[in-house]
Amino acid sequence: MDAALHEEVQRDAFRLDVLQGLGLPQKSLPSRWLYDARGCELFERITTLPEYYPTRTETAILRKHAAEIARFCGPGSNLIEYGAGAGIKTQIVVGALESPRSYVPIDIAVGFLELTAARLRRQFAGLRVIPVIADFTADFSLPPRVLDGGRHVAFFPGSTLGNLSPQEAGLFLQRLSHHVGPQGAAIIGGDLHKDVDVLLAAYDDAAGITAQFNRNILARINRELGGQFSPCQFRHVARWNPLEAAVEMHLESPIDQVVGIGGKGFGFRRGETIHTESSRKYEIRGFSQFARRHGWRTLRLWTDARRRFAVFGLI
Ligand code: AVI
Repeated sequence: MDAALHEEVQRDAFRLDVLQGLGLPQKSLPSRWLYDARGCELFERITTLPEYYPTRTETAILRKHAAEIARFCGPGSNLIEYGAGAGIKTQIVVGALESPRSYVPIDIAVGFLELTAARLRRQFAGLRVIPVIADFTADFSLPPRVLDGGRHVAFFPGSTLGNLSPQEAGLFLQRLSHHVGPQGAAIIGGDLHKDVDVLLAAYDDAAGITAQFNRNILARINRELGGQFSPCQFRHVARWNPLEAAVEMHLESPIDQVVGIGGKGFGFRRGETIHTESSRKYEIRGFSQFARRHGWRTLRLWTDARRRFAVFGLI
């Protein structure tokens, strides 16, 4: 699919999700639409905030245990990353691997994927880099040349699994197992349960970057779908949902208002919210049991001294 067609398909899918999601009794938008170019930029800033502990904690875990993680992957392995990372976490893992056969970043954002591939080729001369354009939350097959030898290890850091619904996460784990085959493995990051104040601060930082990130989805609706949101007329809210064990992000309307999107009007009552993201938090045992139900056994576990974050080595 060429880039223009890909963009058009994406926009149609976005429109459908917005029109459907804003028509629900609890208005909601799939969190993947938070990540346009501006959203990715804001997310990058979030990862450096003092309150947002997951990125630096996971990075420190990977750095500290890089040699063991490399042994877990084995020599000559193929690292398949779901979501084009190419940041420091990817560098740590790829850099530690013994004679890696290939690095396979998978992402729907074509431009970002190409940049990722180019960066990795520069950083690791001689490494076979095979970018795959796909939405990893949906079903897809890996091209045969990805699968032509060596052990395959799926890499999914960042606790992005926690942004999927339990049903999506289960299907995702099954897909990974299918992709890497019976001899394969997976390295998955999971954010752990902790003090609710620490959790909420991570999703409602003092500098207001997460609020900008959240409101950007409204600006994106305006840019791409001709929406008439005033993003500043929506308040960023982070909530702990104990039943789901998740921090939820919402956008709350402080007034009664009607917003037009492509000729349709959507009414908001004062205090009504749009749910934009859930970020599930895990117990180590609960995560392992969940993984087990979807085809995986936890063989290794790497964590930090405060047990804030865990990296699971699954087979
Ligand atoms: C990408 N994902 C793992 C982040 C998280 O922590 O759930 C997204 C995020 N949303 C707000 N802050 C960070």
